[in-house]
Amino acid sequence: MAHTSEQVRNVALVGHGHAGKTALLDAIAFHLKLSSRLGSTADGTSLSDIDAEEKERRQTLSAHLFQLPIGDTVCNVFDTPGHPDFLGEVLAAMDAVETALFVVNAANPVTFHLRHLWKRAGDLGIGRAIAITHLDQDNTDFEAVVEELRTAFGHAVVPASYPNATGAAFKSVHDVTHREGPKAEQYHDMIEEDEAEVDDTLMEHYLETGHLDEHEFEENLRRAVARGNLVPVFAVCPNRGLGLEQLLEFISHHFPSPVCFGARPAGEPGSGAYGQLVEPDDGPFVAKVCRVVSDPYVGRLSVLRCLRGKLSKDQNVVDVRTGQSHKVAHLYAVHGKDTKEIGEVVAGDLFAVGKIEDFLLGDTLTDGTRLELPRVAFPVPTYSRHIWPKARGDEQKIGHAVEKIGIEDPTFLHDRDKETGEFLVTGMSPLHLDVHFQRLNRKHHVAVEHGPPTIPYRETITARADGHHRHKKQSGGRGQFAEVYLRVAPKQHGEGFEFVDSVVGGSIPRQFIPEVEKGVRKFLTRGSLAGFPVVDVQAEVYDGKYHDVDSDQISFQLAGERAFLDGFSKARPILLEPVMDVEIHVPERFTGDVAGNLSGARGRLAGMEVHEGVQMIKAHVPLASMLEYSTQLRSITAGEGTYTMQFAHYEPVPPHLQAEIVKNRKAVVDQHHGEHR
Ligand SMILES: Nc1nc2c(ncn2[C@@H]2O[C@H](COP(=O)(O)OP(=O)(O)OP(=O)(O)O)[C@@H](O)[C@H]2O)c(=O)[nH]1
Ligand SMILES: [Mg+2]
Repeated sequence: MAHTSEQVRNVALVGHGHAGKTALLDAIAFHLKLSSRLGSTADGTSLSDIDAEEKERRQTLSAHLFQLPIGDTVCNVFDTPGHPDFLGEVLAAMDAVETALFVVNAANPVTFHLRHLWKRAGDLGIGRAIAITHLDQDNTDFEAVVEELRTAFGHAVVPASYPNATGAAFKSVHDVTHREGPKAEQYHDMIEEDEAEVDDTLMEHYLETGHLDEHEFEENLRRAVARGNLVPVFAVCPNRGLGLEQLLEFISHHFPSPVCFGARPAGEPGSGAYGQLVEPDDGPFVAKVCRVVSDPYVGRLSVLRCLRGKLSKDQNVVDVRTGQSHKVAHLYAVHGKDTKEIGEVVAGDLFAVGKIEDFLLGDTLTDGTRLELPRVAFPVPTYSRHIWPKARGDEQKIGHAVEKIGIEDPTFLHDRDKETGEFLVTGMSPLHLDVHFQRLNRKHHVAVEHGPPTIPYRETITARADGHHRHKKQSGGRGQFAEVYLRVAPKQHGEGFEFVDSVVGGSIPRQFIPEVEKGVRKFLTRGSLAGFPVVDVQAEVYDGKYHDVDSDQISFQLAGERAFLDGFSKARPILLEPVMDVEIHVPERFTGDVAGNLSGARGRLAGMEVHEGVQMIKAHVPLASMLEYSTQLRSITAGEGTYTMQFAHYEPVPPHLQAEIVKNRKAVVDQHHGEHR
């Protein structure tokens, strides 16, 4: 059944974990008779919590798309995860819709995460609406919840439907646009007042007459929602099927269609994420890749949002990032884990294409026009683990599988640490990585082990010293002989290594000097303190001896290396550790706790600033103290803190810790030597 752009509604269900987003989606699907029984997240029968990880944890872990026929419209709904560690999924979904429907638990309506999502929706310029759940529970008060929401988000928040009562007596829902029930007039007036702000003419008329006539009211509701002048609130109870009809009717009649968007500067209310860049009309084709799912059997499925023009099966599209043209052989409508092949899509619609491996999340696809849509600013992950396969020989398999997951999830990064050689993955938190490890196992059939990443310490010296080595070997045949005298001296931080040749009178022949340097450099790759690279030292060779027959390149390399070891050991070697520039954002009330924790973690505060109740703390903190910081910050701030970090510089490790690190490292190094060498 073909539909027009005007008939499309794109909605993302967002909000706190366990608020009832998935339950609402299941209830809607059941109400629309798309499922024969009411799915439940509790017993694993939900339409949306599809993956084994989701069923097991009873929470949504990635954004799932559903196409629902509602009245005369076709509504593409994303069910998204509520857990903040999966924020990336939510942002990608919000970027693809005209309206974010915030699902809010009446018992705990305004959370930090909700405020954050609210702001992100505002930044995108999309419409917002609210569905309140759990009103069937005791001690809930609909009006109090609405007041709390209005205090937090302003007077645009007004009920468009409301419950007859709360708790056990909650049996029906009244519709405000149809003026049902005792509160209808009051709420209707409030909606009119908000609606009047849509434009000056309407406001003038409203001020003259004190109300909007029925026609004006109907005509402008959608504009008011699109531009954020009105945030309609709905009372729902997914488990009992209450309030769904009112919500769905409002969605089909008054939620913005993709056609309402465009022609406004990006980011302005009602502009959508792309503003003037695109207008969903009959112009040349433009789409954005808003989600990528890779399946080892089915291959890559890319969910696209068509922003302009049309797309038909077998049409060619150009990925602007690569300049490559691709023929779209399969177009699908998506309904959770089910897909249905379709022939054509219209501007504004959300759909999937199959088997094109080159599309990446955020790519712009066009008919060849050079137009690149802005990308979503995803959170930067900070929690790293070193991973390796359970089964030897699976290294390559892991690399491929991790890459596939990284393509789906922009907050899951991977890299081989050049220095330690470890394969590192970085995510939002231990939970986030655990979910992906589970996926690696289930979807890609590779089991991984993981541990904390090895901290890339460095070694250097703090004093000058002399080093000497005489290499001599005479066991049958030709012997080996070389003798080297050198001085080692510390250099400034960051100056690196310097080799100085002050040999005079040919005590070491010219051609062997580079061999001495080679030997020293060999030592530098693995210091003698704990096997870490040596930095910021000078080696000055000033004397030596050679033998006409027995001296050769290898002998001088060996003598150079050992002479340097001798000097290095006497020059009071120390360990240096990486120190990070950390920037933390927390609600002001946690400032003391966060700062206290940092100083306990050998951190040094470098700057503080408050902005709209959010405290920004800058600090220098050793990497060693940051490995579990995502968990620590979460427990200090009840999940309200975020941070980013990047490498700043190296600093000496305090002596009492150095001994400990050296001891632990020796154990590891010895074990490795035993295994591998
Ligand atoms: N009594 C009652 N239970 C509800 C209501 N809404 C949701 N629930 C229940 O709350 C639990 C959590 O609901 P979900 O739909 O899984 O929550 P969610 O928002 O999808 O959570 P995440 O996927 O973790 O983000 C489920 O057991 C639901 O049945 C409601 O209005 N009343
Ligand atoms: Mg869910």
